[in-house]
Amino acid sequence: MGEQNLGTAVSKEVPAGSLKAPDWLAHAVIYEIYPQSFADSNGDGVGDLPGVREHLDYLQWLGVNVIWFNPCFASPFRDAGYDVSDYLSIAPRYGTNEDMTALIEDANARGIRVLLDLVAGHTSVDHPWFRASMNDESDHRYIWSNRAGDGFVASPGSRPGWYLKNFFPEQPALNFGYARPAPEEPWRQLPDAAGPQANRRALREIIGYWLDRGVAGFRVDMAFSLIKDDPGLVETTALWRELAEWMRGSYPDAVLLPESDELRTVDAGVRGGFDADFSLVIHEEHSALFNNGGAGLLPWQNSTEPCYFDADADAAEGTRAFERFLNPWNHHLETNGADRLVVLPSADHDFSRLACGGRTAEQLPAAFTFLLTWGSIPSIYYGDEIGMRYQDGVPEKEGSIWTPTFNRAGCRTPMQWDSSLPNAGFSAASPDRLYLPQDPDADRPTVTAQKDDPRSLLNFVQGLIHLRKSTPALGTKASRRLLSVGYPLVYLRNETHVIVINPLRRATRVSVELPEGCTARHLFGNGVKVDDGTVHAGGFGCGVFELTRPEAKELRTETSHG
Ligand SMILES: [Ca+2]
Repeated sequence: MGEQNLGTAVSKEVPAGSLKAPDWLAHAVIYEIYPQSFADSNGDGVGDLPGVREHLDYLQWLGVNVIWFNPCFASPFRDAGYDVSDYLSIAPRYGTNEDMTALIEDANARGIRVLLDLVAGHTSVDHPWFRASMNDESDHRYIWSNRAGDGFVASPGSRPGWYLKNFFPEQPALNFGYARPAPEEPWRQLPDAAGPQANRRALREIIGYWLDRGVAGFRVDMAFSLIKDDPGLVETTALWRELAEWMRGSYPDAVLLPESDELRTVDAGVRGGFDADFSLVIHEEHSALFNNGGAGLLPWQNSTEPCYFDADADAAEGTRAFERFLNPWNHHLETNGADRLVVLPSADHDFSRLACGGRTAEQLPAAFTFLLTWGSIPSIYYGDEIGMRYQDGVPEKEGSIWTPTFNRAGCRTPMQWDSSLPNAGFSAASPDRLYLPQDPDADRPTVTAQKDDPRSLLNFVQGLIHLRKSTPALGTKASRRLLSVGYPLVYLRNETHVIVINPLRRATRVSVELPEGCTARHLFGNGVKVDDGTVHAGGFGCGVFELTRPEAKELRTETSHG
């Protein structure tokens, strides 16, 4: 190993301000598609891109304007595609690169952008880079040590030693360097060494390749794992900053969204040049809203804390849960300003669903009203819009089980389109060949049944998305002011709209102070009334109201008589 390959210690000043995100991102309503489970066009039991393409009309009708795909790249699927063996090829089971570009064109024609998932911190052990590295001691694309240690895995090749994994052993960490050397770990390289720099160049090539094919940007998996032993994430944010500045120069309309930038560490996202932050489902703030324990325990948990959206919550406990979401949120506002965008998902591919444990579809309008009016960028996990249920007891699939209490397969079951069709319209394969078994309940929710029912969750969500898109006061740019924290939750947007949310089974009531002289006109929702200063919310009630001022009313009366 040549001395020059180790690099030299560098100290970078990371700029504090964020790069300006493209305007479209503030208006995004994201829809996350787990490609295995959305729609299977060729009857092999696994979802694919032509299948998604066939359902673009549905997504356009629903009103979402961004698709985020979990990784679709070539992979041995030991972690469901988060183990990439070729970043520049679509996995054959999903189709071809041409299928992706055709899908993007069709989606764009419907006003829908496409985000891909960039697995930046590691590859599969099957990637040619790793196959070369495990047999060549002069290769530094990965992190190789000369002794066993925590996180290190024995070499499978002719090269002696151990490689560092990022998550599963089949996911060797790419070498972006360590932020600082350590005498007891002589294998550490600094970020400007040759191997780490080659990997940085590779990220540009991958990003550029797909942006040239019409992709709108990337959600970046484990974005803050890249540079090791990096206190304060100084070097990692500098890396992303450099990449984001290059991207903004060459592709001004493209975005980067990070995984793992929970609200506690959100300034790293800003410094790194990311265009929004991401409230991750498995982290405390998001869990405080929705995690009712129905999907098991997270690997680092012994028990589940109470959550706010719990039908039978004790009011004081539920209110404290909401504050576990709200306090970091307020900290985020103070640190990064009210205009910093945050993606808030309904659920994702790594844990649960909104309809999970005891939480049933009738409870979900309240949750969706919150997600679509709080002022974050909503991300709807496929199927949540019909209340698809988290499935208990489904088998391990492609690395879905991490610890015995944590099986991610329960939220990855195939989409339910139409119960009159085989496999609810997901696939023509025999049921035993499906990627995962479907919800076996005869009353399972489906798109077709709910589209025909004006009172369905699907039509509620569709109406709410359209209301949000046509009402800037409900979007990401308008102000937010809490009138009552607890049950019901009451807040103002833009000082012109009142939102009321009651996640409880029982009716609730609270007195609030509306802006002087205003009355509230009902725009959307069920089971909520605002009388002068009193808000009445029935069980699971939720609503959006527009404030009208008396002078405006008089004017309208005069005009109508005029
Ligand atoms: Ca297929």
